[in-house]
Amino acid sequence: AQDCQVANIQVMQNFDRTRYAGTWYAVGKKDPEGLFLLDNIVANLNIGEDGKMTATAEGRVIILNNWEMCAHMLATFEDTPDPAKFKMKYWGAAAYLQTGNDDHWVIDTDYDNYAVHYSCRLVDSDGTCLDSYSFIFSRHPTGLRPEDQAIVTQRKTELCLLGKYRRVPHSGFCQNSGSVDQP
Ligand code: AZE
Repeated sequence: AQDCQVANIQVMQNFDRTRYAGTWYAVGKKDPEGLFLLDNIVANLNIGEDGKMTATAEGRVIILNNWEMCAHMLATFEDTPDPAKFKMKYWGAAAYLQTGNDDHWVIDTDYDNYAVHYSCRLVDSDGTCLDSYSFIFSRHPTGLRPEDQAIVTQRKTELCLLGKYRRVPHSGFCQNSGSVDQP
């Protein structure tokens, strides 16, 4: 069923957060409205002793007066009744970066190669999404394996976002940065 209703979006069944943990490279993204991560986006997911999920992420951004930098972001995740649906509270390591509270839905993953993420920020009165973003994550910075591409295309279609994604290059822009934001 593909009626583009946010409430009907299928998420990962029997989601296992411990297998989802670790490093993911964004290889594709669909942008929301406004300021967003541009490229070189890497997420690191961690499961604490208490079972709670936290994350760090980095990516190239251009803020205010064309200042290009590597954004270092932190996030905590709140569980919901659906194990594949989280509320993600996030903030920048530097105060001038973005803060927010977004949905973080895991649509599909094989844990070892690919993951499809989705977040709807604004649901329209007709139940479709007015402002969403989505990441295609890979365990490999080089991209998706050919055998994973068909399934990811299927998931993009089910999210009603096929054709709206852009490739996310990894040029190493954020590679040499530690915990300090580098312009
Ligand atoms: C995500 C992976 C899990 C941790 C986080 C993620 C999202 C981060 C942003 C950051 C935006 C920053 C901006 C800075 C100027 C989903 C990649 C935190 C959306 C726009």
